[in-house]
Amino acid sequence: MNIGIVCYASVGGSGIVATELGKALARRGHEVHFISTETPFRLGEFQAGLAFHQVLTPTYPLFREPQYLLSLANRIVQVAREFRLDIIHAHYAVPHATAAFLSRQVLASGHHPTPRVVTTLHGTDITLIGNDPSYSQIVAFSIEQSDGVTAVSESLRQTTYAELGVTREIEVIPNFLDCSLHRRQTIPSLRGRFTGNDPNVKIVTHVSNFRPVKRVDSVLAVFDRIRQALPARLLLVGDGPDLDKASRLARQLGITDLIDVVGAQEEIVPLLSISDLFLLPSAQESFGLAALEAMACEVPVVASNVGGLPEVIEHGVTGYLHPPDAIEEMAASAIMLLRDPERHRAIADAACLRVRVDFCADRVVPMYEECYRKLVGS
Ligand code: GMT
Repeated sequence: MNIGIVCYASVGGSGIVATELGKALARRGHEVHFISTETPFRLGEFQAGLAFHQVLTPTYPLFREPQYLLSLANRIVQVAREFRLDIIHAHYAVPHATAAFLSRQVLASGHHPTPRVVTTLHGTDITLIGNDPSYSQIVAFSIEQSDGVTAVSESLRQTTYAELGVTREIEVIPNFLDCSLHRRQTIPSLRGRFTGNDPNVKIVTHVSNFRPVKRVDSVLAVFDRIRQALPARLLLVGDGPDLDKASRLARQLGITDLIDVVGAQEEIVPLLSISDLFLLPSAQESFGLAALEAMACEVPVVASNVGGLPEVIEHGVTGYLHPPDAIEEMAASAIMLLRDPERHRAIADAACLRVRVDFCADRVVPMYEECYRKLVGS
């Protein structure tokens, strides 16, 4: 099949999932065309069957507003016509589902069978942005008008029905990993760089795009309690508007020396492989791809029991979940795990097994193929 994947190129779960899906589909013999403003983060080396088409949004002195929706829809039409796309797969509803809808309307007047539009809902496109009164009517309409709609968790599916009043069928297809790459590596030299080669020092890690929803204040508050209980360092991976806030809070707590800020990284596996614990105290999380990556690398996760996280982490079995503001409970679970090697090993093993059984590309990518097949055949 010829598949156009529309996604954000910036660091963020939806772009990562879209990119990994495209790579996996190309490996399975499909022709995949990424349509985005920049080469997607994590696209990596050239791979046969993959192409990238840039969306350019020209400026004009009359416009104070960038016309992204128009330029994106126009680019989708061009790519669909030139490469005879069967499927246009929009990742993140705002405004990609709308651009896909618009382009399908234009393409419907052509000779080639009109491509089918699939929209994958990722989270904030419903919970933070899509349900905003400034967008909600058009987002709901675009979701209703897609030929197929998927959500990354049951929680997000239900939120979409409840908050946008959408009534159509939405299929849950969970996020996934390339499990051949997401596995713990042994890298003592890297670990030593952060611990000063002290075997007693534990590495606590947080990976995100540092937006307010990720609650960096809670990350710092939990870590502050951990480091008072045992020798530990905090590794902050990623970049975003709240990274400065994290540094400011660290200064206020007097723990700047215990924190390593490494910025956005494409190669996440080595950093997770040297980690002892992963913190994800988000206010909302429709799935929690970062938690899944940690689990695959045998790193126990302490997270919020919000959104889709309980579909990924079973409390007390594959990680620990607490209410988003329960700093003391999160710190207690973290300290217990870091002090109890047997419990730590059991949770790490169970978490890794859960990923390998339910969230590897080999299991999940065929669900997307089946979704496409049903639509193209119809
Ligand atoms: O918050 C992020 O990490 C980025 C965000 C996005 O919009 O790209 O992620 C959302 O989609 C991810 C991939 O499906 C999910 O794993 C995240 O849980 C979700 N983020 C939120 O719901 C806050």
